[in-house]
Amino acid sequence: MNARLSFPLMPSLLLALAGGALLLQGCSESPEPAKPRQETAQPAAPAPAAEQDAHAHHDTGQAGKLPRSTAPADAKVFFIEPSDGATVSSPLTVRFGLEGMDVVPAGTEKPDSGHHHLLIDLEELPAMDFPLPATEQIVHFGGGQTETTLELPPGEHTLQLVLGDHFHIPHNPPVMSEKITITVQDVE
Ligand SMILES: [Cu+2]
Repeated sequence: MNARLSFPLMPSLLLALAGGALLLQGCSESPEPAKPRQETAQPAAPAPAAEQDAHAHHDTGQAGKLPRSTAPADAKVFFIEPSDGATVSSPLTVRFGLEGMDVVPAGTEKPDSGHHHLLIDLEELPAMDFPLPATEQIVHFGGGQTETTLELPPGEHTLQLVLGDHFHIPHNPPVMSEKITITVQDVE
């Protein structure tokens, strides 16, 4: 009886051993495919190139640069209101003026046209050869708006306008207003 029982156990023991060997093989192979994953993770960092370009404020015509729309040399963007040095109360109306070019919505590709961007309390100008980012301090008027209402805390603030083309990229040369300073009075 004992011998009979032990025979059927043998094949299953062999299978178990074989299975273990297969598992070991599987384990020894698995660390290898992990290597290519590390390699692909490394080149995914175009940031250094973008940083370099951010410091180049002039269109050098180099390959790889984004194409920039041209602007007439006499094009002018300016604030209709408020005026530089004005004391205002918040919320205030800001009206944008543009001469020598047309205001069109973002995405509309048309010579000598663009849409307004309002820079609020921005100390350093953004790169002129890249799409302007959209932040609290860089407000896009991609609908082709020529005025807005701003809520600003009391105190001194600076405002500046930059026109951007259909890709939100400033023109070449950039069409930029003077930076104006306004004082928002404390209403309380
Ligand atoms: Cu824009």
